[in-house]
Amino acid sequence: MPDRFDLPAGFRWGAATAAYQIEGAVEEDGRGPSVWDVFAARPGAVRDGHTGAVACDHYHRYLEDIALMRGLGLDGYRFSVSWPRVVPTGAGTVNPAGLAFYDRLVDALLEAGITPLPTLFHWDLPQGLEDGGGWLDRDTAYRFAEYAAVVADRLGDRVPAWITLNEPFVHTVFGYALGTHAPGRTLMFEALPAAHHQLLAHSLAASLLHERGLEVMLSNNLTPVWPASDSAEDVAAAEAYDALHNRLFTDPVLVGRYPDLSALGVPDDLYGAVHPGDVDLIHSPGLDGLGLNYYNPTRVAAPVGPGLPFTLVDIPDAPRTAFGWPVVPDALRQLLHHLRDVYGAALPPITITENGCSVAEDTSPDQPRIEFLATHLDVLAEAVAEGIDVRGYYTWSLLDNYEWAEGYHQRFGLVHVDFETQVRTPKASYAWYRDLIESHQNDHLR
Ligand code: IFM
Repeated sequence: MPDRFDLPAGFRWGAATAAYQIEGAVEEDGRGPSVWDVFAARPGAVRDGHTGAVACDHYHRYLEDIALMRGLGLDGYRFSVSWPRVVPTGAGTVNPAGLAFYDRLVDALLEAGITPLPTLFHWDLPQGLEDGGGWLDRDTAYRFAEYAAVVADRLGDRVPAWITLNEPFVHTVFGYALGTHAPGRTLMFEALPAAHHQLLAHSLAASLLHERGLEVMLSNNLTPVWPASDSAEDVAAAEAYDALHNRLFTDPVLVGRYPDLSALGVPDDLYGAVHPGDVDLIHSPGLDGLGLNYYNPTRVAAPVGPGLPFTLVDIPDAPRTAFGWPVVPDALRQLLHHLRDVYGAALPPITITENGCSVAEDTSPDQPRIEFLATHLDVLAEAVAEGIDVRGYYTWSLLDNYEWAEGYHQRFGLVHVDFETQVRTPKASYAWYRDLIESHQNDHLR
């Protein structure tokens, strides 16, 4: 496996996590309940009934985890702030102990020479807001902006760049359309107001962050969409899916319009959610960077019957991760070129804010993860050589953690976590990533 990639000086190496997936301590120091606490407690919602109540106990062990990051030589660490830890009911009263945790985390990161990159929302909505409609309620966008300002006022003197939302596509579709994630609603396309309100929340928060001189990114899980054949029906189905998965979340932010969703039978105003002026509002703050979470491409065919206007089909011959996801590194290069072709000058610099894979626990010495990372970094370096502006790479994930509806069954970490004892053990991929970062830094010292 290559252990050097021709990436520019200043390219940032990082690792990513999210609050509910690692922190635990869900009832400590005044944290309020989140939709994930409630969803995970529902019988049958999560594999084996796992919850994030303890997770990696990072809330108590963050210093040990920062020592692991320092051992890797990371430039940056992407984590998320738990909204219900900071504003327990989602609106109004701020919890000083919650803010103090992130204050300590940021100081300890800086002390270790690591730049903090916080995400303000990674799916753990305060249950208090969900009780009033959650992201289906326009008001949630305004509450998010208030919460963003509270966190930025506390940490903005030390944290230069921020991510507003993580993967609004996944949160909307799994959480509100299909019900496989919290809050477990099954509204199908009528979930789309939740997408619009998240984008509105992003823009309101982005303006407040910009007013404070801070940089703003939005991270989404984008996928190259491949029609299963050249037939007009498969191509049309692929276009409909691309509009839903990708363009719904990037077009309004980057070019100030929603894609045409008529092939999905969705009205232009997303079931009344889009008010006059909203799309300009979403576009106007601009983005200082696009956060790209890349895992795999999606192959799409014409529908087989009534219902959805597309069918998701298998990618034949692709190797699979332990999660069953196809491994297609070159699709990352295609996606980067596609974004540049579609958005041109409107495309801001890109940061890969997630990329990684789940590997079965008994796989030693973690070779599939090393191969996954190396092959993706290889095509990333090619794309950069071809002129795409990519500024950094944050692997998912630093630690094995709570993988949502899969509980603790999927292990994405560079560091193994024994969830009984909380013992952390760096894997072979940890050593590989550490050496890679070191050789990149040495190459650019010369
Ligand atoms: O664990 C998730 C993360 O929370 C969001 N992006 C994808 C990861 C792997 O499924």
